[in-house]
Amino acid sequence: MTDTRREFDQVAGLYLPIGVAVVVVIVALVVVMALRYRVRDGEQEPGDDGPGGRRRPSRIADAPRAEALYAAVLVCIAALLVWRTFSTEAREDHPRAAATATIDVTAARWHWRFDYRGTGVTQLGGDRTPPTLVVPAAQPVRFTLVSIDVIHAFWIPARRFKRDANPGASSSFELIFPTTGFWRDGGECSEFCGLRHAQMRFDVDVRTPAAYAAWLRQRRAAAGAVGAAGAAG
Ligand SMILES: [Cu+2]
Repeated sequence: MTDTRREFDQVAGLYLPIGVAVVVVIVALVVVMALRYRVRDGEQEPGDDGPGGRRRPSRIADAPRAEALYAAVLVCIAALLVWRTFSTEAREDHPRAAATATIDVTAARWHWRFDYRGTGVTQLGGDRTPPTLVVPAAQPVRFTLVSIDVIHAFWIPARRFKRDANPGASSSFELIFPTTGFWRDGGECSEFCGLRHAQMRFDVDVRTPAAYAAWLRQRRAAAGAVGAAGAAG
């Protein structure tokens, strides 16, 4: 089970204090150095042996050791962040649980299409209305994502999940929606893709598994009726 919101909040919870600490340390060091080593009235620049000049002791010999220490600390921090980020992402890309539904997502200028694999059910928006992504709550849902024209990005902010949709290359991932609810414009494209990029949104409707199954049955029946009518006509 991959609760992306919790997992990515944890990753962000690691980045934020480290970022704040780095800023605080750097600002404090700049202030201390500026005050402590400033040139006072009547003094000459360090290293100036001119008339009356007094050479200050140089600590330049200590510099390589200090620099090696900074570098080691920064490498450790960077390695920790890279490892945590990639290991969290890998959990969405290589799901272990068996998904209850697979939804093939197609991005196009400027709309989304959701095909519920193996059911014949498709969710498409209207001219001015976004489509609705209907999913069961608390069950793993498998997605495949592709674009048919330019690069788009599938983004559900509440799930802390974003993934590029590339033309000609499909990617897959798994998401969990823990609680039921309806989110108007709960999903959007987050990669600028042209004139109507801002309108490339979708609603997210998370239902109980029973309500989801009932909805799917009803949509299948409707799709079957349309298919039969098409065949007859
Ligand atoms: Cu787009």
